[in-house]
Amino acid sequence: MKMSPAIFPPSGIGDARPANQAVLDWVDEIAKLTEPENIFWCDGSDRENEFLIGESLKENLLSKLNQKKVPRSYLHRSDPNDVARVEQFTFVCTPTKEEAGPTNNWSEPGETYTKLRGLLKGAMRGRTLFVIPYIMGPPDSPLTKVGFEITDSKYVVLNMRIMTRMGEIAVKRLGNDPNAEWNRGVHSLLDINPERRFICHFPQDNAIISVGSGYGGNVLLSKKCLALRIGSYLARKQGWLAEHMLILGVESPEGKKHYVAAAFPSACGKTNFAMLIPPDHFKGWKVTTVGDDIAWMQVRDGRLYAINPENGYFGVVPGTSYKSNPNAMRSIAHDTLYTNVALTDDGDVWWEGKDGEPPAHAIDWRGNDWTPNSKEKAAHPNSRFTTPMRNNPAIDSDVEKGGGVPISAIIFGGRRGDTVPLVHEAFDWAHGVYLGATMASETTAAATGAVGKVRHDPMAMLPFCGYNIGDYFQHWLDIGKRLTNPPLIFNVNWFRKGVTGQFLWPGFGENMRVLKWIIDRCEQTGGALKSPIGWLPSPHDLDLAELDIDHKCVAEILGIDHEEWQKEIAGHKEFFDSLGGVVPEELLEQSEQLAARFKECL
Ligand code: GTP
Ligand code: SPV
Ligand code: MN
Repeated sequence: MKMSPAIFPPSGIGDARPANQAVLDWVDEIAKLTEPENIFWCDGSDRENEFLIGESLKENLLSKLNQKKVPRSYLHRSDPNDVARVEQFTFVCTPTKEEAGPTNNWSEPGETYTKLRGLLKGAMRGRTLFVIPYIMGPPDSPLTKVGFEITDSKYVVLNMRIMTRMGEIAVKRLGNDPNAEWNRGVHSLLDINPERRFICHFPQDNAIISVGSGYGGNVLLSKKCLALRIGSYLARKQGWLAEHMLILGVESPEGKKHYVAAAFPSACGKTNFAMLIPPDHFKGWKVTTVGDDIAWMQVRDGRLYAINPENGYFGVVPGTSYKSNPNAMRSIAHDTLYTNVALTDDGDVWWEGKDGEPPAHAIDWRGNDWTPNSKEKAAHPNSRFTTPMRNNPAIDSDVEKGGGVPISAIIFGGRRGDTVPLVHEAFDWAHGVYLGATMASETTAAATGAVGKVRHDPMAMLPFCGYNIGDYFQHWLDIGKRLTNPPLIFNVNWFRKGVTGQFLWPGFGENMRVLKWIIDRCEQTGGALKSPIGWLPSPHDLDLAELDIDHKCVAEILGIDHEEWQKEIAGHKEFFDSLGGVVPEELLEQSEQLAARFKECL
């Protein structure tokens, strides 16, 4: 891996030092340890961005794309051994192992700091240390948090400028109080060696140290590290929720609007659902995006309100097309950073599933020649776009609203080839928490390791909950007790397959039909049948008009198979047992009740 040399910016940029002494002391300490050639205080300005892009092009960190086809957009190829999150090297370093709980890798904070300091010693010699001030959340929200990320990667700076509100705005919000709450993030590429790759969280210190990676959720410390792992820890302490959820608005032709938040695991359809375009049959219905990956939610007047803490989308590229997700295609048509897609001979980008014919020749994500006959994929399955949320033509008008948007429904969903029906509704909040706590999903390319393995992934937070999962379940139950007007809770599965292995449900825009039923349920106008697992729509409760789908498929996808569900219930119990006694009694009771409901209908 070629490391880029230190850069010395022209005067007037790269010198935006904040006045807060706590920040200055911390940067001083990290600089003494890492020994960079110079320190670059990022202000997030256009001039600074242009300068950094220019330097990145010179160093081949970025390739320039055809500016007529994709204006102001660039391609980055990461190291081939560094293409996804690394869950096995992600640690929650609470004082005791019990606080991190049974689902997290834990390491003792003192020892971990010592180990990381050893790795960081002299790590930035000959490099530039960038300090990135940023906020998570709209500028005037009480939920908004300040973070500072130190990094030796220009790619991180360029991405953070898209993904967060960066620069002066954060320095102002922090102010001069040395005791103000802010997150300390330290990132160094080191030598991009998987054996020296650690993503460590110190919730009690509101601190993150990430070394040895240059990719995505490992290094954009605002995202999974702060907004979810540290965020969830702070949320429990402070009485709110930090969740791996998209937030969308859905407006009827009569102008009645609801907001919905949905938790699906990585690469299981959040961005696509958040940008849904209703099919022609739903004339006059409009879906708008508040967020595509993370929701911070608080209780106010007995209701749940959500903000999107991010400012951009770091989305999965493969499979994105004008057919599957036109709003994403329009979003990434300009001002976008692409990571690990293929480059065509005319300087355009290409990936599996893009509209049109594959190019006769391209350079693949590794930098090798590629033709349609190649065995290798042109784009990495976890290739990504980084694009400002302002690029989204369907952005919601309340995305900047500090108080957030009121949530009418919460949806949990996983990627399941069998057992779990297209949609069902929980009987009440506690049952809904049980649906979230017991959800399972096939693993995807978003994290290194096996793909397609079904695992339990409670609330899509398995890799992101920064404390004991039992306490997290209890926190969800407690939040419910504060809600006098709680959202209804649903479970969806777009990925159920038939006997021949094909998806039974067309998905994407057609998911509007499921969303419409969910809204009908919120409005108390939708029909449903009581089943042991919850309320199920019958085929005529779903609006399936003008949908080309076999009646048999509909029956299959809405149905529950008693034998499959006996296995599923055993799986829930096994999962809860594996957590070693941390699961709240209320959820264990839910498990008993589920089994009992099945017995009743035999
Ligand atoms: P992260 O950014 O990793 O958190 O992923 P995400 O949850 O936002 O997933 P995304 O919307 O990017 O979708 C991931 C993959 O699932 C893409 O390849 C999509 O094409 C595919 N996908 C999304 N929605 C559907 C759907 O309704 N049906 C089917 N069959 N595939 C879908
Ligand atoms: C995810 O894996 O859920 C993502 C991508 O959103 S990353 O930022 O790499 O974590
Ligand atoms: Mn995600």
